[in-house]
Amino acid sequence: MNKSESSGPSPKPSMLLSPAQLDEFKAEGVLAIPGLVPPDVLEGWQEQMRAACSGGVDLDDPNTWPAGRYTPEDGWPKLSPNLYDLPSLQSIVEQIGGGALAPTHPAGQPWTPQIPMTRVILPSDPGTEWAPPSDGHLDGYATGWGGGFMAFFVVLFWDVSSPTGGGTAYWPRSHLANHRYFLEHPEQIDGSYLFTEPVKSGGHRAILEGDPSVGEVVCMTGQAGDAMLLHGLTTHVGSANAAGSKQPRVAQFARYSHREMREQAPMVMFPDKDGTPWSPPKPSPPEYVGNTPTGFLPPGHPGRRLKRYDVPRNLWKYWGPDLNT
Ligand SMILES: O=C(O)CCC(=O)C(=O)O
Repeated sequence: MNKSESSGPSPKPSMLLSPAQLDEFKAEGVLAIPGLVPPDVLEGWQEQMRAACSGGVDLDDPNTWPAGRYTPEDGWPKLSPNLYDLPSLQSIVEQIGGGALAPTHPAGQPWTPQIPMTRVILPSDPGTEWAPPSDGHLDGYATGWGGGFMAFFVVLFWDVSSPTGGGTAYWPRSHLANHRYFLEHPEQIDGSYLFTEPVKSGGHRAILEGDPSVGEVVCMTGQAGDAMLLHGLTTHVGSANAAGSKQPRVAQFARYSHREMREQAPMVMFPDKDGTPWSPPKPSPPEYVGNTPTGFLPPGHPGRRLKRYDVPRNLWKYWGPDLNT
């Protein structure tokens, strides 16, 4: 039987983070989780990914690879089992969220089982000099990803042995710097920070600049089946796979919102234009693709008292007890 046809998720037992790992996640905003994916599941996913490639692309043969980001003509298929159903992932999500986290879904639409995002980054054109990303973005603000975005997992399907291999780039401890920014400007957690100085001109880096506690950008490495957990307020972005690399960066993303905040999304995502003093400029930034808001809630609007607009002093207020010991 073809591995990809095997039934259901592997019965591999659940996985929990140790107190040291939880402390590291709290301090750094990111955490490497080796071996999240059981080997049989990984093999099945690799096989399904290989089978999905079209146009002569063979994931095992670098000579067939187009440069940069690659998606087959018909898009990436739903893989079996679904990443969101992996017992090891579910147990960690239960642990860190204390039951409060649920997969993200588009604001205002009824919830359906989510398909994890698949992203494949093949090496750059020959001769292209690799450079680390100069700026990143956030997913974790009130209108981002349907609201209440808390965390995401990047799961590697193939090894990424080098920091120039196209791994997700992140700024260590940026979750704390961004949290400090939003504590000072809680009204901007609705996403209007994107259109306000210093981010408007200086990008997300502008919040981090001058903060000595934030580390230099790091590009994720790991082995096939490893994962990285990122706090929703960690500044991050994709990076280039260096020209000449023989490793494809193949990853899936599982994204989680706070269950209650996620449900509040339709109430505040598309506020009545008449009551809105300001609306975002065109063209809409990538964060809003498919979710174009008509504007942000005016100051004092009762919707702003919803949990998803809260910027708690304790960054872990809405997380599970294990992160609040
Ligand atoms: O492809 C990557 O590694 C990064 C993707 C990313 O930044 C995102 O989905 O928000």
